[in-house]
Amino acid sequence: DRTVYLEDYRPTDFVLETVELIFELGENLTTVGSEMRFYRRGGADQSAPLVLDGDSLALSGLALDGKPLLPERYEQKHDKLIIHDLPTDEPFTLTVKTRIKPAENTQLLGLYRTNGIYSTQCEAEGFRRISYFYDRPDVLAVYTVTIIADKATSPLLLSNGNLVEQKELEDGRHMAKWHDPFPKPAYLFALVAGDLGMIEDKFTTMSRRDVTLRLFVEHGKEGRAGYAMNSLKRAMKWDEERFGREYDLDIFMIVAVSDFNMGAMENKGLNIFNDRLILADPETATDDDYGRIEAVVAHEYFHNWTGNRITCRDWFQLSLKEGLTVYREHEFSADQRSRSVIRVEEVKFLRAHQFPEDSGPLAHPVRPTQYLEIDNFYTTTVYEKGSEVSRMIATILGQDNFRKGLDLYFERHDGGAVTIEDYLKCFEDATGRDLSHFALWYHQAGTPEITASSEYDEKVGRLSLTLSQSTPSTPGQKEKKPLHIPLRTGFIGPNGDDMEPSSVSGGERRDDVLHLTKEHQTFVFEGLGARPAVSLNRDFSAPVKIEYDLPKEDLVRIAQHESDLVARWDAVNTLALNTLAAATRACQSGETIPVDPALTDTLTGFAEDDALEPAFKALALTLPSELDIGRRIGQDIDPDAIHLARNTVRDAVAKAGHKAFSALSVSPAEDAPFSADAESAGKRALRNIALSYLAAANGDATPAKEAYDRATNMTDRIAALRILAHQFTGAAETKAALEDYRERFAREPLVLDKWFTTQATIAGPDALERVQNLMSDTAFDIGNPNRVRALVGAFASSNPSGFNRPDGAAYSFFANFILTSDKRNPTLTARLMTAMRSFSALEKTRREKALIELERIASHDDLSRNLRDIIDRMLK
Ligand code: BAL
Ligand code: ZN
Repeated sequence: DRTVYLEDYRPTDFVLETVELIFELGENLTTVGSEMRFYRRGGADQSAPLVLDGDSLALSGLALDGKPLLPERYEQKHDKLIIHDLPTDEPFTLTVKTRIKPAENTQLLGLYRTNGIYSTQCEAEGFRRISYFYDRPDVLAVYTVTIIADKATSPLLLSNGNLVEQKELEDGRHMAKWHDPFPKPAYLFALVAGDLGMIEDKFTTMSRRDVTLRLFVEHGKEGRAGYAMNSLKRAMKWDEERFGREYDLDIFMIVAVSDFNMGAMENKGLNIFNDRLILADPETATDDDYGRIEAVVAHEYFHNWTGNRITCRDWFQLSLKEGLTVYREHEFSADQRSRSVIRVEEVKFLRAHQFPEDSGPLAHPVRPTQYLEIDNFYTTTVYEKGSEVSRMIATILGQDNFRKGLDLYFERHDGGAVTIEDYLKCFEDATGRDLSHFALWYHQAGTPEITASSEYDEKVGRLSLTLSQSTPSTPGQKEKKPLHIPLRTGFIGPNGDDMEPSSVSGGERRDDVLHLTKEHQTFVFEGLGARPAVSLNRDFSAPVKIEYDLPKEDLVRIAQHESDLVARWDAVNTLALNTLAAATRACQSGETIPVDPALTDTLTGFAEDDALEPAFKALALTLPSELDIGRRIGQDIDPDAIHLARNTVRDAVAKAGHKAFSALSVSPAEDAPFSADAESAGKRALRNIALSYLAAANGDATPAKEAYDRATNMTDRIAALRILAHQFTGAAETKAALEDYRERFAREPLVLDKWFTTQATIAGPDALERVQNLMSDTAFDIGNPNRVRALVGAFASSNPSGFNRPDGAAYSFFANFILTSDKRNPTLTARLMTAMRSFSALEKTRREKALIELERIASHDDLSRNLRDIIDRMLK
C-alpha cells in the first residue's frame, strides 16, 4: 500500500542548500547533471541515509565531493536512491547524473518534448522524473541552471530567475545559465527550450523597479498574445494595490505550449501555460475565453506570493496555496469586471463541479489526511471550496481585518513552507478572533445542508427564523459536527425595499451576517412591521445547500427586488429548477408537462428590464442545464426525460417572451468594432441567448445561419453554431455551418476544439457515433490533452442524454478509451474518469450498465496509480 498519510509527516534528515543543474538537451537523450549541497539536520538521526526520489530514471553517475561512489555505498530502487554513510558534521556535495528521453515522455510530467519544444511540468511530483531529488515541497533550495542545446532548433533557453550567462559552444550548440536567488521547492522548477515567437513589455513596480515582461508563443501567434500581456500588467498592479504584494525578480516570463495537462503552472519567474489560456483574438476566442485568460494569467502571477514565496509544507496543505490563490483570482476578476456577474459564475461553477464531488465517492476535505496519488487532489474541493473558505474568513472578519491577517501571514512566513494551521493562526493573531470552530471547514468533507423555517408574528412584528444544519457522511467520515457558517441574510419588504430589524437575539448578527454555529439555532428579529421575504445566503456567503420552503410569492419578490443581485439570480434559478424538476416528473409519468407562469412571467420581466446590466440579464435568462436538473433531482436520474422536459420549458419561455427576445436579438453592438471588455461581452451574451430563444420559438434555422454567416467574432460565431447544432441538428443550414467552420479554422487546432465540443454535446443517441467519427478527423490528436478533453471529455461530462444511452454503448466506448489513454497519460486519464463519478445517481438500467464498465476497468491489474486510485474510490 503506497498511501501517504498526513500524520506521517517528518522533516528531511538532510538540508539541501543549493543545486546546480546542467542539462544537455537531446530529443532522444537528455543528460542531467545535478550537484547538490547538503548538510545533515541537527537533531536528526546521525546514521540516517539520504533517501532521494526518482521515477523512470537511468542513473549514469554518482559522486560524493567529487569522488565516484562505490556501489556498496548506495542502493537504487525503482523509485528511490538511497545513499549510506554520509558525513555527520560537514556539508557535502552530491553529484548525480541521469539520462532521460523527453520525446518519449507522453505523460507530460517531468521534461518532455512535443512540437519541437522542450518544456517541463514538475508539480506535484514531476521533478523526480528529471533527476533523483528531495522531491517534496518543504525542501527549498537555490537553483543555478545551465542549459546546453543545438542553437538552430533551440535558440531559446529559459529557466527560473535571472539570466547570468549565455555563450556559443562548438558544433552549433549554445548555452544559457540562469540563477534564481529565491529558494524554492522542486515543483516550481521550469525549463523551456525551442524556437518561439515573443512579445515584450515592462512593468514598473510600486518601488519603481522596472520588470521585463516576456510572453512566448508559437511563431505567427504573437498577435494573439496581447490580451494575456495586458492581463498580466493589470494583475501586477492590482496585487500591489489590493494586497501590497510587489514582484521580486527583474524578469517575468510566460510560455504558451500546446501539449499541457493542466491549465497553467506558476513556476518561479517562468510560468508555463496551456496555449488555450494565452492565445486570443476576436476571430478565434470567445468572451469566456478572454475572461478565463485574464483570470488564469492573474492566478499564476498571484502564486508568486501565495505559493512561491510562501509554499506548502506537504501536499496535504495544497489548498493553502490553491484555495487562497483562487480567492485572490476571484477578487481580481470581480474588480476588473462586474462583481455580481462574476460571483454568479463562481456559484454556478461551484454547484456544477464541487458540490457533486463533495456528495459523491471522491469527496474529501479541503485539507485531506491521506492520498494514494497526489495528482488526483488538484480538485474543485481543494481549489474552489478552498477559495470559499478564505472568502468566509473575510466575511467573518471583515475586509480590513482579513487584510491585516494576510499581511501578518506574508510577514511571518515569507520563505517558509507552512500549514493551514499557520495560515489560520495569522488571522487569529492579527484580529483576536478565535477561528478554532471555523477551522472545521478544512477538515470536514461534504456540503453542509441547512433547512430553514420561519414564523412571523404580525401583532408584535417579530420574525423567528429557525436554521438547522447537517453534513452528510462522506467516505471515511461518518459523523459530522456543526460548522460555523456565516450567512448573509436580507429581509425584503412587501414593496421590495430592504427591511432592517430593530434587534436580534438567538445568535450573532453583524452587518447582514448571521453566524450559524449550532446544529439548531433560532434567530428572533424584532421590529419588522410586515412579513418580509427572507433572503438567505446573499452573495452566496457560504458554500452550502439550503432547503427553505419559501412561498412562491416570496421567491418572486426576491427575484424581482433583492438589492443583492446574486440572491436575485439564485431566486430565478430556484424558480426555474422547481419548474424543470416538475416537468421532468410529468414527462416520466406521461403527463402533460406543466410550465409555471410565475417562471415565464419573471423571465419575461427580466428580459424587458432595461435597468439591469446585460451580462446579468443573460445569466438570469439562461435556464439551468440538464446536468443541473439532474443534480436537483438527485437520484434515479433519467437524462432523456430531463432533455425533453427542458426543451419543453425552454420553448414555453421562448413563446412567452417572444416580443422581448426579438427586441434583444437585434443590437447595435453587433456592428461596433470588437472590444473584449466585460460590458461589450455582456451585450453579446444577451443577444445570443435571445437568439437561441427566438430560434426555439420560431423553429426556423435561418436566423441562426444568418447570424453565423455575418459573425465577425468568435463569441457570435460559436453561439450561432451551437444553436444550429443543438436546436437544428441535421438541418442543411447546420451542415453548411459546421463545414464552413471546419474549413475556416483548418489550421487552428485550438479553435477546432470548440467545433469538437459543440458536436460532442449534441443530445441524443446518435452522439456516440458522431464522437467516434470525429475521432478519425485529422485534427483529432489523442496525444494532445486539449483535443481529448474537447471531444471525449465533453462527451462524457457534458452530454447527459448522449453519453448515458440506455444501451450502455457509450460507457463501453469510454471504458475502452480510458484503458488506452491510461497507457499514455495517467494524469489526464484519471481526470477524465471522474466524469462518471455520479453514475450511482442514474436510474437502474443505466446505473447497472455503467457499473459493468467501471468494474471492467477496475479488473485490469496494470492500471496507472492515478487511475487505480480514482476507479477504486468510485467503486467503494
Ligand atoms: N499549481 C498548479 C496550477 C495552478 O493551480 O496554478
Ligand atoms: Zn493555482
